[in-house]
Amino acid sequence: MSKKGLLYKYPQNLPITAKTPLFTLGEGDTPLVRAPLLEKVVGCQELYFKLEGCNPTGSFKDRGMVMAIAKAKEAGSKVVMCASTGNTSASAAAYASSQGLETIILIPEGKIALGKMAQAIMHGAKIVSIDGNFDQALNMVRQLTSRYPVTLVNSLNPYRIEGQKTGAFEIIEVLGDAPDFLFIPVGNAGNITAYWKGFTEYHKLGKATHTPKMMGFQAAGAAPIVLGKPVEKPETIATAIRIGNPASWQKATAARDESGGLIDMVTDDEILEAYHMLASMAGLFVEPASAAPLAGLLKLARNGHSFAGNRIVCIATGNGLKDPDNAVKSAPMITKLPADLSAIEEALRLG
Ligand code: AN7
Repeated sequence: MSKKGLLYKYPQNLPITAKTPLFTLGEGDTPLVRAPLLEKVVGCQELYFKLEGCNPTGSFKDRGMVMAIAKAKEAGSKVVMCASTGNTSASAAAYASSQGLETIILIPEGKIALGKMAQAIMHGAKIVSIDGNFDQALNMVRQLTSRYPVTLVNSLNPYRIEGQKTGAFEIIEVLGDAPDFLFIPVGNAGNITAYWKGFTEYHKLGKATHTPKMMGFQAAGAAPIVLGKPVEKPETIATAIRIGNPASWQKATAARDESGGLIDMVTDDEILEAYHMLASMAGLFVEPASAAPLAGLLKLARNGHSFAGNRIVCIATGNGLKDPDNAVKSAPMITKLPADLSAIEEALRLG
């Protein structure tokens, strides 16, 4: 196997015991790609995107899920359960199925991107679609997993955070130090919590000279942390972060405050602009939620914040193929012609 996987790579840094069953689907070790055209727009020295869409199920969730499923199996669990805006359920279903565990998912009706739905179906999850939002689904999952012998694998499960912190380790390993800024989307706030844990742990181990400022971005229609109160009916085109009452709220604000960063919001229009810029100026097709960090960076730059001389990393949390509907919906032009060479030559004005 060319990729060894996170449990094999970081046994010292993760809660792994002699009894923990080690396995991998090839998660982690994702590319950190530089975007020179976008560096010019932002006015920073170095701008990188960590392509978490290159994980086996196409999102960062696999880092936490490999750890959570290994620990669930170690504890003798047979069934795992999560609420999800799509990526957690895809990852849970894949990782659990590979270890012979059953997966139950609760999802908000009509608000899961098509690719994520296809994944949960293919990996054989038991799918319950509720007439409600993610926050309501998570609330029910918390109650059900406390009543029945079923393991909760949302990011309230501390093993999820442990696995996800490895993203910060990899950034430090590749750059040789921590970046100045880490831009990241915020939904349930598990990932910003995990990255901050990873950066501070590696800093304490002497692998980085400093920690980055943590810059979290919520969608304007689902921005409870920015507004300082839960949002009852969150709405955004970025369905992955359509969350009104994040489970790791306090940990996210702690990461923000301890790092000297911020948590702000970006509108759906700003998200869509960044979504298109990433695809057309960096060759990176991410899902809408994953464009929120660039949207936030552009917003700050336009508002006069100078990033001159800075090294910035954005976490591209999920693959663009997850949400083909949003991509196709925004198609500006597809020219339809008969299968006739001269008609095509004329239309393309190649000559
Ligand atoms: C692509 O799958 O909450 O702040 O249920 O799928 O750690 O929640 C997904 C979240 C960012 C936000 N980008 O991360 C779920 C879910 C993508 C995501 C986030 C999610 P958190």
